[in-house]
Amino acid sequence: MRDHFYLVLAGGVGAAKFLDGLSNVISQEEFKVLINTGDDIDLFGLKICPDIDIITYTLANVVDREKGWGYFNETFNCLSILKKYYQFKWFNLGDKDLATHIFRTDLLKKGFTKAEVTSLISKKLGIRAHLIPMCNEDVQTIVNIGSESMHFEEYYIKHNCEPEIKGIQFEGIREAKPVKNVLKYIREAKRIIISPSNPIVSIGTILQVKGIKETLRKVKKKVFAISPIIEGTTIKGPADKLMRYLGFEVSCVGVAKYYQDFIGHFVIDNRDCYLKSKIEELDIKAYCFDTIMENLDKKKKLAQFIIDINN
Ligand code: FO1
Repeated sequence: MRDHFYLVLAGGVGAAKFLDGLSNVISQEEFKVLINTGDDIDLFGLKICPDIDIITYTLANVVDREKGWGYFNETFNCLSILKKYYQFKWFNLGDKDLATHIFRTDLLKKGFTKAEVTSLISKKLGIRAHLIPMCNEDVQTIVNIGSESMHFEEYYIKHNCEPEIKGIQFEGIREAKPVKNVLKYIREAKRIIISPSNPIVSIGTILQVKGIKETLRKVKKKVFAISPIIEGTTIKGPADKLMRYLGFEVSCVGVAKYYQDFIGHFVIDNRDCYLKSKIEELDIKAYCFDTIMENLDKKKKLAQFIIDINN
Protein backbone atom coordinates (compact mmCIF):
# COMPACT_ATOMS: atom_id res chain seq x y z
CA MET A 1 0.00 0.00 0.00
CA ARG A 2 2.91 2.37 0.82
CA ASP A 3 3.31 5.24 -1.70
CA HIS A 4 0.43 4.08 -3.86
CA PHE A 5 -2.43 6.21 -2.69
CA TYR A 6 -3.41 9.86 -2.43
CA LEU A 7 -5.08 11.21 0.71
CA VAL A 8 -7.57 14.04 0.18
CA LEU A 9 -8.78 16.24 3.08
CA ALA A 10 -12.37 17.19 2.33
CA GLY A 11 -15.32 19.32 3.34
CA GLY A 12 -18.54 19.32 1.32
CA VAL A 13 -19.43 20.73 -2.09
CA GLY A 14 -15.99 22.16 -3.12
CA ALA A 15 -14.23 18.94 -2.15
CA ALA A 16 -16.84 16.83 -3.94
CA LYS A 17 -16.25 18.76 -7.17
CA PHE A 18 -12.53 18.13 -6.90
CA LEU A 19 -13.07 14.43 -6.13
CA ASP A 20 -15.41 14.15 -9.09
CA GLY A 21 -12.50 15.28 -11.27
CA LEU A 22 -9.96 13.11 -9.45
CA SER A 23 -12.03 9.94 -9.83
CA ASN A 24 -12.09 10.58 -13.58
CA VAL A 25 -8.32 10.93 -13.69
CA ILE A 26 -7.16 8.10 -11.40
CA SER A 27 -9.07 5.07 -10.19
CA GLN A 28 -11.04 5.27 -6.95
CA GLU A 29 -8.86 2.55 -5.40
CA GLU A 30 -5.97 5.02 -5.56
CA PHE A 31 -7.35 7.55 -3.11
CA LYS A 32 -8.65 7.88 0.42
CA VAL A 33 -10.74 10.81 1.63
CA LEU A 34 -10.56 12.20 5.17
CA ILE A 35 -13.86 14.00 5.67
CA ASN A 36 -14.96 16.78 8.02
CA THR A 37 -17.74 15.79 10.41
CA GLY A 38 -17.94 19.08 12.32
CA ASP A 39 -21.21 19.97 10.60
CA ASP A 40 -22.90 16.66 11.50
CA ILE A 41 -26.33 17.31 12.95
CA ASP A 42 -29.02 15.31 14.79
CA LEU A 43 -32.50 15.93 13.39
CA PHE A 44 -35.71 13.89 13.69
CA GLY A 45 -33.75 11.36 15.78
CA LEU A 46 -31.35 10.78 12.87
CA LYS A 47 -27.61 11.35 12.52
CA ILE A 48 -26.99 13.44 9.42
CA CYS A 49 -23.40 13.85 8.17
CA PRO A 50 -23.66 16.47 5.37
CA ASP A 51 -20.05 16.38 4.16
CA ILE A 52 -19.83 12.58 4.21
CA ASP A 53 -23.15 12.41 2.33
CA ILE A 54 -22.09 14.93 -0.33
CA ILE A 55 -18.82 13.08 -0.99
CA THR A 56 -20.54 9.68 -0.94
CA TYR A 57 -23.33 10.66 -3.34
CA THR A 58 -20.86 12.37 -5.67
CA LEU A 59 -18.47 9.43 -5.90
CA ALA A 60 -21.43 7.03 -6.25
CA ASN A 61 -22.69 9.26 -9.08
CA VAL A 62 -26.13 9.69 -7.52
CA VAL A 63 -25.73 13.31 -6.39
CA ASP A 64 -28.00 16.13 -7.50
CA ARG A 65 -25.35 17.90 -9.58
CA GLU A 66 -27.26 21.16 -9.78
CA LYS A 67 -27.49 21.60 -6.00
CA GLY A 68 -24.26 19.75 -5.22
CA TRP A 69 -25.86 17.82 -2.34
CA GLY A 70 -28.62 15.24 -1.88
CA TYR A 71 -29.80 12.60 -4.36
CA PHE A 72 -30.76 13.51 -7.92
CA ASN A 73 -34.37 12.96 -8.93
CA GLU A 74 -35.37 13.26 -5.28
CA THR A 75 -38.87 13.47 -3.76
CA PHE A 76 -39.77 15.05 -0.41
CA ASN A 77 -42.90 13.17 0.68
CA CYS A 78 -41.60 12.05 4.06
CA LEU A 79 -40.31 15.56 4.82
CA SER A 80 -43.70 17.13 4.12
CA ILE A 81 -45.18 15.08 6.98
CA LEU A 82 -42.12 15.50 9.23
CA LYS A 83 -42.56 19.27 8.89
CA LYS A 84 -46.12 18.96 10.24
CA TYR A 85 -45.01 16.87 13.20
CA TYR A 86 -41.94 18.92 14.10
CA GLN A 87 -42.91 22.46 12.97
CA PHE A 88 -39.47 22.59 11.43
CA LYS A 89 -38.77 24.16 8.07
CA TRP A 90 -35.21 24.90 7.09
CA PHE A 91 -33.45 21.54 6.51
CA ASN A 92 -34.47 19.61 3.41
CA LEU A 93 -34.18 15.84 3.55
CA GLY A 94 -35.32 13.90 0.51
CA ASP A 95 -36.88 10.45 0.64
CA LYS A 96 -33.82 8.63 -0.75
CA ASP A 97 -31.47 10.69 1.39
CA LEU A 98 -33.50 9.79 4.49
CA ALA A 99 -32.78 6.11 3.82
CA THR A 100 -29.05 6.85 4.30
CA HIS A 101 -29.68 8.62 7.61
CA ILE A 102 -32.00 5.87 8.86
CA PHE A 103 -29.45 3.17 7.99
CA ARG A 104 -26.56 5.16 9.52
CA THR A 105 -28.47 5.89 12.74
CA ASP A 106 -29.59 2.28 13.07
CA LEU A 107 -26.02 0.97 12.74
CA LEU A 108 -24.62 3.61 15.13
CA LYS A 109 -27.25 2.57 17.71
CA LYS A 110 -26.16 -1.04 17.24
CA GLY A 111 -22.61 -0.08 18.18
CA PHE A 112 -20.87 0.39 14.83
CA THR A 113 -18.49 3.36 14.66
CA LYS A 114 -18.97 6.29 12.29
CA ALA A 115 -15.93 5.07 10.32
CA GLU A 116 -17.44 1.59 9.92
CA VAL A 117 -20.82 2.95 8.89
CA THR A 118 -19.27 5.41 6.41
CA SER A 119 -17.28 2.60 4.81
CA LEU A 120 -20.27 0.28 4.68
CA ILE A 121 -22.60 2.85 3.09
CA SER A 122 -19.99 3.81 0.52
CA LYS A 123 -19.37 0.16 -0.41
CA LYS A 124 -23.09 -0.52 -0.73
CA LEU A 125 -23.32 2.42 -3.15
CA GLY A 126 -20.47 1.00 -5.23
CA ILE A 127 -17.68 3.37 -4.15
CA ARG A 128 -14.16 1.93 -4.28
CA ALA A 129 -12.34 4.88 -2.69
CA HIS A 130 -11.80 4.65 1.07
CA LEU A 131 -13.96 7.29 2.82
CA ILE A 132 -12.97 8.10 6.40
CA PRO A 133 -14.65 10.50 8.84
CA MET A 134 -12.20 12.78 10.68
CA CYS A 135 -13.16 11.07 13.97
CA ASN A 136 -15.75 8.71 15.43
CA GLU A 137 -16.73 11.11 18.23
CA ASP A 138 -19.47 13.72 17.73
CA VAL A 139 -18.25 17.26 17.07
CA GLN A 140 -20.65 20.16 16.50
CA THR A 141 -19.77 23.52 15.02
CA ILE A 142 -21.63 26.33 16.77
CA VAL A 143 -21.68 29.83 15.31
CA ASN A 144 -22.43 33.01 17.28
CA ILE A 145 -24.09 35.94 15.55
CA GLY A 146 -24.56 38.73 18.07
CA SER A 147 -26.39 37.29 21.06
CA GLU A 148 -27.66 34.22 19.18
CA SER A 149 -25.82 30.88 18.91
CA MET A 150 -26.77 28.18 16.44
CA HIS A 151 -25.57 25.03 14.69
CA PHE A 152 -23.44 25.77 11.63
CA GLU A 153 -26.05 24.14 9.35
CA GLU A 154 -28.70 26.54 10.63
CA TYR A 155 -26.39 29.49 9.94
CA TYR A 156 -25.58 28.10 6.50
CA ILE A 157 -29.06 27.12 5.34
CA LYS A 158 -31.60 29.12 7.35
CA HIS A 159 -29.56 32.32 7.50
CA ASN A 160 -27.84 31.85 4.13
CA CYS A 161 -24.46 32.70 5.78
CA GLU A 162 -25.53 36.36 5.82
CA PRO A 163 -25.05 37.59 9.42
CA GLU A 164 -21.52 38.61 10.39
CA ILE A 165 -19.90 35.93 12.60
CA LYS A 166 -19.01 36.99 16.15
CA GLY A 167 -17.73 33.67 17.47
CA ILE A 168 -17.31 30.00 16.68
CA GLN A 169 -16.93 26.88 18.84
CA PHE A 170 -16.23 23.28 17.92
CA GLU A 171 -18.04 21.39 20.67
CA GLY A 172 -16.49 18.00 21.42
CA ILE A 173 -13.31 18.63 19.42
CA ARG A 174 -11.04 18.09 22.46
CA GLU A 175 -12.26 14.49 22.71
CA ALA A 176 -11.87 13.85 18.96
CA LYS A 177 -9.31 11.21 18.08
CA PRO A 178 -8.19 10.29 14.58
CA VAL A 179 -9.76 7.16 13.17
CA LYS A 180 -7.51 4.06 13.24
CA ASN A 181 -4.60 4.24 10.76
CA VAL A 182 -5.26 7.85 9.68
CA LEU A 183 -1.92 9.16 11.00
CA LYS A 184 -0.22 6.23 9.23
CA TYR A 185 -2.08 7.14 6.02
CA ILE A 186 -0.80 10.72 6.33
CA ARG A 187 2.76 9.42 6.68
CA GLU A 188 2.47 6.86 3.86
CA ALA A 189 0.35 8.67 1.24
CA LYS A 190 2.10 9.49 -2.00
CA ARG A 191 0.62 12.98 -1.83
CA ILE A 192 -1.86 14.74 0.46
CA ILE A 193 -4.29 17.09 -1.22
CA ILE A 194 -6.25 19.68 0.76
CA SER A 195 -9.35 20.33 -1.31
CA PRO A 196 -10.75 23.83 -1.89
CA SER A 197 -13.05 23.62 1.13
CA ASN A 198 -13.68 26.11 3.89
CA PRO A 199 -10.29 26.45 5.66
CA ILE A 200 -11.90 27.15 9.05
CA VAL A 201 -15.03 25.00 9.41
CA SER A 202 -14.12 22.12 7.07
CA ILE A 203 -10.34 21.71 6.86
CA GLY A 204 -9.74 23.60 10.13
CA THR A 205 -11.94 21.15 12.02
CA ILE A 206 -10.07 18.13 10.64
CA LEU A 207 -6.79 19.81 11.64
CA GLN A 208 -7.96 20.09 15.24
CA VAL A 209 -8.38 16.33 15.64
CA LYS A 210 -5.53 15.08 17.84
CA GLY A 211 -2.29 14.47 15.97
CA ILE A 212 -3.45 15.39 12.48
CA LYS A 213 -1.83 18.81 12.16
CA GLU A 214 1.36 17.63 13.88
CA THR A 215 1.67 14.66 11.49
CA LEU A 216 0.99 16.86 8.44
CA ARG A 217 3.78 19.21 9.58
CA LYS A 218 6.25 16.35 9.42
CA VAL A 219 5.39 15.57 5.78
CA LYS A 220 4.67 19.11 4.57
CA LYS A 221 6.74 18.70 1.40
CA LYS A 222 4.11 16.34 0.00
CA VAL A 223 1.09 18.38 1.14
CA PHE A 224 -0.70 20.26 -1.66
CA ALA A 225 -3.60 22.64 -1.03
CA ILE A 226 -6.02 24.36 -3.39
CA SER A 227 -7.21 27.84 -2.48
CA PRO A 228 -10.96 28.13 -1.89
CA ILE A 229 -10.64 31.93 -2.06
CA ILE A 230 -10.50 33.51 -5.51
CA GLU A 231 -10.21 37.28 -5.99
CA GLY A 232 -10.90 37.80 -2.28
CA THR A 233 -14.14 35.86 -2.16
CA THR A 234 -15.57 32.33 -1.93
CA ILE A 235 -17.63 30.50 -4.51
CA LYS A 236 -20.01 29.32 -1.78
CA GLY A 237 -20.26 29.50 2.01
CA PRO A 238 -18.90 31.75 4.74
CA ALA A 239 -15.12 31.16 4.47
CA ASP A 240 -14.54 34.87 3.83
CA LYS A 241 -16.60 35.91 6.89
CA LEU A 242 -14.83 33.35 9.09
CA MET A 243 -11.37 34.39 7.94
CA ARG A 244 -12.18 38.03 8.58
CA TYR A 245 -13.48 37.14 12.05
CA LEU A 246 -10.22 35.27 12.81
CA GLY A 247 -8.12 38.20 11.61
CA PHE A 248 -6.79 36.63 8.40
CA GLU A 249 -6.72 38.65 5.19
CA VAL A 250 -9.44 37.35 2.87
CA SER A 251 -7.31 36.23 -0.07
CA CYS A 252 -5.37 33.20 -1.20
CA VAL A 253 -2.42 34.69 0.71
CA GLY A 254 -4.54 34.66 3.89
CA VAL A 255 -5.34 30.96 3.33
CA ALA A 256 -1.64 30.23 2.66
CA LYS A 257 -0.75 31.90 5.98
CA TYR A 258 -3.39 29.80 7.77
CA TYR A 259 -1.91 26.62 6.21
CA GLN A 260 1.71 27.80 6.28
CA ASP A 261 3.25 25.35 8.73
CA PHE A 262 1.91 22.16 7.12
CA ILE A 263 1.72 22.68 3.34
CA GLY A 264 4.57 22.66 0.82
CA HIS A 265 2.54 23.52 -2.29
CA PHE A 266 -0.40 25.81 -2.98
CA VAL A 267 -2.52 26.05 -6.12
CA ILE A 268 -4.15 29.45 -6.61
CA ASP A 269 -6.46 30.63 -9.33
CA ASN A 270 -5.00 32.27 -12.46
CA ARG A 271 -6.84 35.46 -11.48
CA ASP A 272 -4.74 35.65 -8.29
CA CYS A 273 -1.45 34.83 -10.00
CA TYR A 274 -0.11 38.32 -9.24
CA LEU A 275 -0.01 37.13 -5.57
CA LYS A 276 2.20 34.10 -6.32
CA SER A 277 5.40 35.72 -5.03
CA LYS A 278 3.71 36.62 -1.73
CA ILE A 279 2.95 32.93 -1.20
CA GLU A 280 6.47 31.90 -2.14
CA GLU A 281 7.78 34.34 0.50
CA LEU A 282 6.09 31.98 3.00
CA ASP A 283 8.33 29.13 1.78
CA ILE A 284 5.44 27.49 -0.09
CA LYS A 285 5.70 26.58 -3.78
CA ALA A 286 2.83 28.31 -5.61
CA TYR A 287 1.16 27.38 -8.90
CA CYS A 288 -1.49 29.21 -10.93
CA PHE A 289 -4.32 27.32 -12.62
CA ASP A 290 -8.00 27.64 -13.48
CA THR A 291 -9.57 26.43 -10.21
CA ILE A 292 -13.24 27.20 -10.96
CA MET A 293 -14.67 23.69 -11.41
CA GLU A 294 -17.83 24.58 -13.30
CA ASN A 295 -17.89 21.44 -15.46
CA LEU A 296 -16.39 17.95 -15.50
CA ASP A 297 -13.67 18.91 -17.95
CA LYS A 298 -12.40 21.67 -15.65
CA LYS A 299 -12.62 19.38 -12.60
CA LYS A 300 -10.54 16.75 -14.40
CA LYS A 301 -7.97 19.30 -15.58
CA LEU A 302 -7.46 20.63 -12.05
CA ALA A 303 -7.08 17.11 -10.62
CA GLN A 304 -4.64 16.13 -13.38
CA PHE A 305 -2.65 19.33 -12.84
CA ILE A 306 -2.13 18.51 -9.16
CA ILE A 307 -1.25 14.88 -9.82
CA ASP A 308 1.31 15.97 -12.44
CA ILE A 309 3.15 18.65 -10.43
CA ASN A 310 6.79 17.68 -10.14
CA ASN A 311 8.27 18.35 -6.75
N1 FO1 B 1 -27.91 22.50 1.84
C1 FO1 B 1 -28.79 23.49 1.66
O1 FO1 B 1 -28.42 24.56 1.18
N2 FO1 B 1 -30.12 23.32 2.03
C2 FO1 B 1 -30.58 22.15 2.56
O2 FO1 B 1 -31.76 22.06 2.89
C3 FO1 B 1 -29.65 21.07 2.73
C4 FO1 B 1 -30.04 19.84 3.22
C5 FO1 B 1 -29.11 18.80 3.30
C6 FO1 B 1 -29.50 17.54 3.75
C7 FO1 B 1 -28.58 16.49 3.83
C8 FO1 B 1 -27.26 16.73 3.45
O3 FO1 B 1 -26.39 15.71 3.52
C9 FO1 B 1 -26.85 17.96 3.01
C10 FO1 B 1 -27.77 19.02 2.93
N3 FO1 B 1 -27.39 20.29 2.46
C11 FO1 B 1 -28.29 21.30 2.34
C12 FO1 B 1 -26.02 20.58 2.07
C13 FO1 B 1 -25.06 20.84 3.21
O4 FO1 B 1 -25.64 20.91 4.45
C14 FO1 B 1 -24.12 22.02 3.01
O5 FO1 B 1 -23.76 22.19 1.67
C15 FO1 B 1 -22.83 21.81 3.78
O6 FO1 B 1 -23.01 21.41 5.08
C16 FO1 B 1 -21.96 23.02 3.84
O7 FO1 B 1 -20.71 22.62 4.23
